Order: sequence, then structure tokens, then C-alpha cells
Amino acid sequence: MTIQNQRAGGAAKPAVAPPPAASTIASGWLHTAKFLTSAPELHFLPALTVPEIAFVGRSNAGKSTCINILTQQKQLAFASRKPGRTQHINLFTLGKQGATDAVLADLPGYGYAAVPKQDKIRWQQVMANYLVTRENLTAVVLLCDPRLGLTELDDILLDVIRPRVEQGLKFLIVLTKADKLTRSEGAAALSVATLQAGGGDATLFSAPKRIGIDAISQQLWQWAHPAVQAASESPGPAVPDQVQ
Ligand SMILES: Nc1nc2c(ncn2[C@@H]2O[C@H](COP(=O)(O)OP(=O)(O)O)[C@@H](O)[C@H]2O)c(=O)[nH]1
Ligand SMILES: [Mg+2]
Repeated sequence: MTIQNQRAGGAAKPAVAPPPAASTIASGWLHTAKFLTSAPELHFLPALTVPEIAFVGRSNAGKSTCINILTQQKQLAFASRKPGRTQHINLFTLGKQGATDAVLADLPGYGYAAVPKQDKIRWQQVMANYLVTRENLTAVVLLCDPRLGLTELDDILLDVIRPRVEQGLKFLIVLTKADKLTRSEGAAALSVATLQAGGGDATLFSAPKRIGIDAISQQLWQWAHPAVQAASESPGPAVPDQVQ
């Protein structure tokens, strides 16, 4: 995936500023992310009506790094590392102040070996409950280190959300740490993940090489603003053919 929106070198400055590119709109919107709340279980979360996009994945997959890069905030997702918050669902609002139009949900990483078994089981139940019943959940982003591929716990998660994906829940697999792969390894991992994503999609991401940031940002923005996207895609009720 290439970085979009690169300026052509030496191009003359237009007299009228062009409208902001889709990538600029998406990254500006993500930059508004603010911590809203942290909850140990689903029923402690506020009931919301705005679209909610959940980030899930194994511990160490690169979830915090990805959220921080997308929101251009170095510490945002590290709130979940504070003692007592490690097994919490953290919500972040998006949108200008007083005009929240979406929420990001950061779910704790799973599969960390040092966690006691009872805690693992409890957490799997909290997560499954969240993924199955959270009403405003619009999309799930599953982060995965492509050197490990999807693990058993990722597969369980996919099984849990499959019925909702069939009913329209959006789903994206983000293959993190793409800088650790050669170009051909990256392409191979992407085609496997695209198949595994079922009705969803897959994309490569790298924090140090800044791969995939625009594509993921724009995807999140579109999920949260489907009406705007539909309006810009559709020819609209515009003018009948004969009146041009
Ligand atoms: N090379 C590389 N390392 C990464 C990337 N993203 C995260 N990491 C590293 O992977 C480790 C786990 O990242 P973190 O974001 O804390 O993962 P989390 O447990 O899923 O939140 C850290 O050492 C990060 O620096 C990436 O795109 N490339
Ligand atoms: Mg983390």
C-alpha cells in the first residue's frame, strides 16, 4: 500500500485552495480522539448511539501503537496500561468538542501467557459479550502480527463475530509490523488474511515505515460517516439527463 496524497514536486500553487483531501479529513478527525471512559464489563459502558469501532487483538500485536499513530497522540492508548485498567474496555470519542460522531473502543489484548487462567476466562467472556451485544458496534479492527498469523484466540474471536459480520458489521484485519516482512512476504500475508477476513478486508500497517495509515484512517472515517460517503458516491437526485 502506498502513501497517498503526495504533492507533485514543483507544481504551481493554485489560486483557490482545493477542498481538503479525504486523507486530510480522516486524519484531522482521528486527531480529535479523547479518552471518554474505562469499564471492566459491558454493563458499565455508557449506552451510545454513535458508531463504535472496536480494536482487538493479541497482546503485543501492536494495537496501542496503531491507535496512537492513527490518532497522532503518543499516549492515548497507553491509558490501558495503567494498573487496574489493564483488563478494561477503554472508549475514546471522536469528533469536534460537543459533536461526538463516533467512538473508538480499545479492548485489552488477549493471549498473554502470564495472565492467570481465571482472568483469561473472565476476560474472554467480557469480550465475547461486548462483541455480540454492544448495540452501536459498527466495525471491528483485528490487529495481527503477520509473522504469527491468526492464532487460535483470533479464530475464536472471528467465530464470535461472524454472525454479526453476516448482518453487516464491518471487519478489517490489520497486519501490523509490515516493516518486518519483505515485499513478497507482505503480499503473501495480505492475500491469506484477505481470505480469512471472510466478508471483511485486510491491510498492511507499519508504524516506523508509516505504511497503511491513510488507508486505515479513511476506512474508519467512512465507516463512521456512511451517509456522507454514499452521497459523494451516488450521482444524486441531480439533473435529469436531458437538462444538462
Ligand atoms: N517493527 C515494528 N514494531 C512495532 C510496530 N507496531 C508496534 N511495534 C512494537 O511491538 C510491541 C508491542 O506493541 P504495542 O503497541 O504495545 O502492542 P499491544 O500489546 O497490541 O498494544 C512494541 O515493542 C512496539 O514498539 C510496527 O509497526 N513495526
Ligand atoms: Mg496495548
